[in-house]
Amino acid sequence: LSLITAGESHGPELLAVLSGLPSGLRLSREAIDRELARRQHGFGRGGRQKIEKDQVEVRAGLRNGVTLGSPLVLAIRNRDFENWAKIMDPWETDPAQAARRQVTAPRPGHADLAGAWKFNHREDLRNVLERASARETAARVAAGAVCKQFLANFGVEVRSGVLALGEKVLHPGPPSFELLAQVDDHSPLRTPFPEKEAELVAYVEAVKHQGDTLGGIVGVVARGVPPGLGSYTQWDERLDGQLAQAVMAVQAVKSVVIGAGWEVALGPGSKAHDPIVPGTRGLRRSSNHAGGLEGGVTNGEDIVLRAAMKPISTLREPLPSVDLATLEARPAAYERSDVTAVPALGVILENVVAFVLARAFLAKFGGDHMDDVRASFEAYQKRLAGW
Ligand code: EPS
Repeated sequence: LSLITAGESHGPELLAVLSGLPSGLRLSREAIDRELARRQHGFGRGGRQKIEKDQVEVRAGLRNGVTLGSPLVLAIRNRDFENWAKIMDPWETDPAQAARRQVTAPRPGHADLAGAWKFNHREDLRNVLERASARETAARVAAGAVCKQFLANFGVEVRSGVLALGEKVLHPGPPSFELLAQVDDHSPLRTPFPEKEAELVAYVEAVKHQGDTLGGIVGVVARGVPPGLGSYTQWDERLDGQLAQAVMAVQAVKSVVIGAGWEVALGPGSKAHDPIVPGTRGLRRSSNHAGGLEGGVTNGEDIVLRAAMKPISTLREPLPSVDLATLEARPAAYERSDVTAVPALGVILENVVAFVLARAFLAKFGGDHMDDVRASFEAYQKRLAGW
């Protein structure tokens, strides 16, 4: 299974190409749109979210709601493109309008400067930020929503929630599935502690008032993942590494932890590892510090991840920067911005984790049609049943 996304933040649309899905997978459009709406939700988002109402369109790979086995191409239109048509037109932009939206003072923390150096976009950093923008995560969520539906056929479920927002830490350690199951998607900040959200909303308001932004920590747990996904036999097949890559590759994520990775590093081995105990449905663990992964292979316990997101880098009270046209000091560019997008990060991570799990699942049980995948999965379940 592979995933490629394309599209600029203020271009006509975002695209996701998901290649390698089996045929015979029935998809629900509503379930994809639900994930897209969940990603847009969250207190602290800026003006852009009032313009967009993300909905999936399918360009290829689906007939009558069922996958064909050919590449699945998903599109999400940018409603804001209407306001940017003359600035973002693929063939001919309007020079006066483009000049008004030209960005020349890179924002510290954004891809602006590094991207301009790399692709020689000195004259207009818009050529960098349009693609670096976290708007792109809508495409990854649409593809992940397909992967979630695939995984649901095999009893796999992924949940998320906000564990810390700025300096307000709600839950310091790794989260359990049960904790994240408390998250109300309609709550303003998607924490597992709805009673604390009013205080957090006031905190976001105060930070907004100061022209500042907030990061935070999100937890993600996948339940029902069979043991044996990933492999210890080759470094790039280790699933912990693949999950960390996918999570770290989400805009603004600066740290990924699997299980109690940070906490166990500070104590002895006897407190770090998860005792193996006999159970009624096979061998289980009395704890899950490993976060469901040993040797880069799933061990049947919940997959537990946390990710830290840096505060949004577009600041209303901008940091010092340099105008690339004059090389003179100038505050960094500002137009509009989110104050925080930590609640959205949880939804994004559920979906990127779903992609990595679906890819590992298909690597192990892959077949051309869903019936082949099911047969292979059931044979494996039978093999494990005797342990
Ligand atoms: C983003 C900047 C903002 C965010 C955007 C990510 O967009 P704009 O520049 O249009 O105000 O709203 O996120 C989304 C549009 C989205 O759908 O998540 C950035 O610079 O990363």
